[in-house]
Amino acid sequence: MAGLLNISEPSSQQNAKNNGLEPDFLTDIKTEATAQPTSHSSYSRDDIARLFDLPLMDLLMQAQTVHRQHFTANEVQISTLLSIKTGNCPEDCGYCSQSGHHRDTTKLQAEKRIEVDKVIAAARRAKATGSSRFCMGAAWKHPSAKDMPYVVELIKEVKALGLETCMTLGMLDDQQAAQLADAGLDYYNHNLDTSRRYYEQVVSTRSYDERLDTLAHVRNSGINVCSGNIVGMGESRDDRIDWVHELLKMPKAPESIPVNLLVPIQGTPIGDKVLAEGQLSVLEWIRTIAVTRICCPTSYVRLSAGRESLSDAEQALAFMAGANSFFYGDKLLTTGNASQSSDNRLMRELGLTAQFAAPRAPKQVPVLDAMSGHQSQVVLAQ
Ligand code: SAM
Ligand code: DTB
Ligand code: SF4
Repeated sequence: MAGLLNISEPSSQQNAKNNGLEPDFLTDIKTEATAQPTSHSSYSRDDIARLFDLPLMDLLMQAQTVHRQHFTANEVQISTLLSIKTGNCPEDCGYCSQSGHHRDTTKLQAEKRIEVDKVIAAARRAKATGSSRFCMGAAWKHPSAKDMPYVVELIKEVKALGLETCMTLGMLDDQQAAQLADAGLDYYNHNLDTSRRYYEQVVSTRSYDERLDTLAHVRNSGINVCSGNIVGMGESRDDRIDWVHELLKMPKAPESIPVNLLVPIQGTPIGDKVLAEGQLSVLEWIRTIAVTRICCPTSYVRLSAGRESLSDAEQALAFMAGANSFFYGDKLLTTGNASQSSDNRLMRELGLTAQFAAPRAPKQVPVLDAMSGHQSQVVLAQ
């Protein structure tokens, strides 16, 4: 399995030579959209709504043009996910297989925390297959005090492999965020999932403001923010517009934005409803990706849950819409993902290359004195 992905040097600069299309040609594309603001924060809610309303091809061309102005064309960031603690979550998220509130109907087998050695073995495999980031998810409302040394150890060990690290552990207070930052965590994932209005239809055990508070703690700690949504939970386009608008109201847009397509899970309230009433058009998910790309031009936009059910052509459209990141590996947290062999084939067919990892240095690193064998912590300048 090793080395199947074609890995290219990272670069945030546009590389016109490998685009195949000249950017000057692309920037000539005219649309009937509003005058184009240059900074993400200058998009109003009306601007976002007008982008959603564009003819699809105009929207895709704009999104791909913006993408090429800020990223190397045809280069994608690849992450692998692992559930480090599965199921029995005290939250009641209506889409989630892991909620303890739905366990009688989902029948999900809960699992305790995975041992550190097993997590590291999974991270090694992820690296060997070409992933640059290893994302660890836990079905917690928030990590407890006794969980913190465990997650700190995981961050340090995974970083020592040369991988970027991401965690999604539920709510964090400011001290927990600082502890994770000190350990060198690169990204923290915490999704708003939808609009403030629709959120109360999705979860009742926590509030939108609590989500925003955790995101503020993560931002203030210096960890990169990863925050996305789920498309296709029965929300309206207005809710999708409001979700994009929420990102723009933040002091800084998240560095990473996963745009999940709902995986309808039997036994969950939202999954059952969608299975009975039918799924949203995939093109609306692609529109959401394109609008996100235009409004957050320097963020990584990730194809997340839902890829397993998509055709090559649908995924190609999502990359055309400016997605430049995806989850690689046969499993997400509890559900299946597109297989590695089909992803390798798709990347070859689309001419995509994988970006190298660029983990940030931890604030403290262990140093072993060769003479005495004594291990100490050295604080690095960030
Ligand atoms: N418990 C943590 C939390 O909620 O922040 C982290 C794990 S949670 C599973 C991470 C994200 O996965 C959720 O916020 C949601 O956006 C996404 N997710 C969970 N179940 C999903 C599903 N069935 N379809 C699509 N996305 C899903
Ligand atoms: C995110 O936005 N999507 C990932 C990751 N962050 C943690 C999770 C997707 C979960 C899909 C359902 C499952 O496998 O349980
Ligand atoms: Fe728990 Fe996260 Fe699932 Fe909600 S999405 S039930 S918080 S694991």
